[in-house]
Amino acid sequence: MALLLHSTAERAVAWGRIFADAGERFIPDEASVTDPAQVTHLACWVPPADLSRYPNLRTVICVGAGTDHFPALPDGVALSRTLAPGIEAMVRDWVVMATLALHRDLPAYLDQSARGEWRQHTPQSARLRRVGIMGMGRIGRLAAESLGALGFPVTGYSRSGEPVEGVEVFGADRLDAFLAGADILVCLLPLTSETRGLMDAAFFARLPAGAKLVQAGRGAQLDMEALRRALDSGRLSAAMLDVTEPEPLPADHWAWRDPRVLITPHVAAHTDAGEGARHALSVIRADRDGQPVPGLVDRDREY
Ligand code: NDP
Ligand code: OXD
Repeated sequence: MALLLHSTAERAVAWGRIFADAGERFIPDEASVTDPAQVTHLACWVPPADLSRYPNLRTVICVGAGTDHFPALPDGVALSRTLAPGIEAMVRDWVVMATLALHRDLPAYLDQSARGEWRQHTPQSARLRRVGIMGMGRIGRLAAESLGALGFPVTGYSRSGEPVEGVEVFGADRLDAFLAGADILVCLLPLTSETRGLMDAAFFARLPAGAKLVQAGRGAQLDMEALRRALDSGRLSAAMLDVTEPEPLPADHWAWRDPRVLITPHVAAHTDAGEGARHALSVIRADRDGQPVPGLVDRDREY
């Protein structure tokens, strides 16, 4: 078995060392492939255009957590997403930062700072600010734990409504009740046909007046014009976005200049090279031993 990496030269150096230590075969880039039949695993964020070149490919490993951008793979080729505590903790940290920033009126203070305006907004206790987390998967659960520890009353929302200790989780049939109790709404959903365009005007109308939005899922889940109208009408009071549609967000986009919106350029997490390589090694070993592949993506569920 050999793993082909289709990524940056920097990542290739780091992975090369880890694979050498592990005694596994590693090909740092497509230009180094001498016999395509040897490639059984491919690790990438975006796959190369022609995968039919690799007749023995078994598993493609996404070096990130979300796989919505992946095209259909050839029949029989599995997709694994990187499961890495480091990625999950980084996104959790970003969500905590964004939630606190909105909770403590940072957008207004940044705007005032730019004008040298000393004006106080009455701070509110965390225990009075209800946080609703959409997507109670690996990252949503971590975020719920940390935000709960800071004193926020936290609820969750997922397709199944599967219980999570210490958090009331609403299933997909109870979206209205979930939204009605979210003073700060955090989106940590994967992008699927069900979640694409989910956050539109009708959706925002179901939130409490003046609610705040923290978006770390995927840009295409949010209708940006609906966001602007919700901010203008007071339905929403502020938003912090790490993901946008498109990415990069064009320099002349209104959201860059709107003081109610804070934007980071899709940096909630980047996969640490060591963690990514270790996940890839675990996939290769599972394939070799006939064990379930870690991070296997069920593409019938679209992500
Ligand atoms: P998981 O697969 O572990 O969890 C996904 C959660 O979303 C599950 O609770 C699932 O519910 C729920 N869900 C999926 N579809 C729906 C739906 N239609 N309605 C309601 N709930 C739904 O994913 P992760 O926690 O690992 O990651 C979540 C997403 O975070 C990624 O897909 C990616 O888009 C984003 N991300 C962003 C990063 C960034 O840098 N901004 C970095 C990493 C991830 P159920 O289990 O019941 O199906
Ligand atoms: C990811 C991401 O999914 O960076 O890993 O968004």
